[in-house]
Amino acid sequence: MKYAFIGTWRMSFESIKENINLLKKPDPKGNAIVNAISYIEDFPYYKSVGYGGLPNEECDVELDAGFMNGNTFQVGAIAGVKNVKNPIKLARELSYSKFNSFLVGKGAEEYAKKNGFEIKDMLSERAIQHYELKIKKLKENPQLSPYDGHDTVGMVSLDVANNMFAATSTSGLFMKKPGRVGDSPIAGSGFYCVSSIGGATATGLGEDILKGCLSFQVVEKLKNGISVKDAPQQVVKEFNDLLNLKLGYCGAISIVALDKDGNWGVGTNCEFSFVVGNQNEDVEIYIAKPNSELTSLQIEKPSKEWLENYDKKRRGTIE
Ligand code: SD4
Repeated sequence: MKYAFIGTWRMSFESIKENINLLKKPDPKGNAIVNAISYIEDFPYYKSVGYGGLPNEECDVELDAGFMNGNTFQVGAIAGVKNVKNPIKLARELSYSKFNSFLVGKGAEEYAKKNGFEIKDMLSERAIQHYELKIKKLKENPQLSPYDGHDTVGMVSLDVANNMFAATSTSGLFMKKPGRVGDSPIAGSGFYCVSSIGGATATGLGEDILKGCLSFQVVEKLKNGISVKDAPQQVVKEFNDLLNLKLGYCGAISIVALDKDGNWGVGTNCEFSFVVGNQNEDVEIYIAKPNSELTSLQIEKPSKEWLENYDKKRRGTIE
């Protein structure tokens, strides 16, 4: 019996733990991944996903999400959507459409309203406080980058009947331009999945992840026989080196991946936390730290202090 669930960032822990049991039975619709991501969308303290996600320059929360069924190649996605409570549910619904499977802005909002998706004001009080503080800091120091870390959720699931799914949900970059979209809702870049091979999903600077179609690249490497332990880090290193050569810089990029047998791997060019569990391993939080050449990764469980700091940073006073 093989099953596995992997997700980006420490924030995936509770939701994966709660939903991994769904993968012990056939899950042909991807309920486990949609439930797990919805849980994070509903949780107000994560700053880059769903309710509580940080707003764009004009203090509007614009949400992106993508969903892929690795059996059928069906993909659904939305981008730049305001006021839809669970973007991932909408993305999955759109994956069933032969046409119009990727909707943006008003069109997606209209679709959501007409089709009974829950509508909610997604701008939280806390997100407004973050916004106001950032505006103040930018006035004091215009050189500051508005980009402020990242926290997008991306997951890949495998159930006992070998159904695989990949999905993402994000509010994108804090202080982005209205209408800006990153990699997260773009199949091949933010997520990709083929049940007979494996799946991957990315987080980090969307503008750079998009340049290399990185989730697709990981699945291609798996197809070519490279192990899931190696494929994501190879993709990150190769693309990081290429962008540095061609462009002179490369933003933060992290990828999580599963193969069709429930083995997992990650790749990253910065310190990155993730969550994984499978038929052999309990659901755990890990931190991956690359060496400076990005040729290897140290993967360890976080200390108690790290966990407490993470929580404090998410829930503590905004400063
Ligand atoms: C984006 N990739 O919109 C997303 C941001 C992200 O954690 O991953 N944040 O570019």
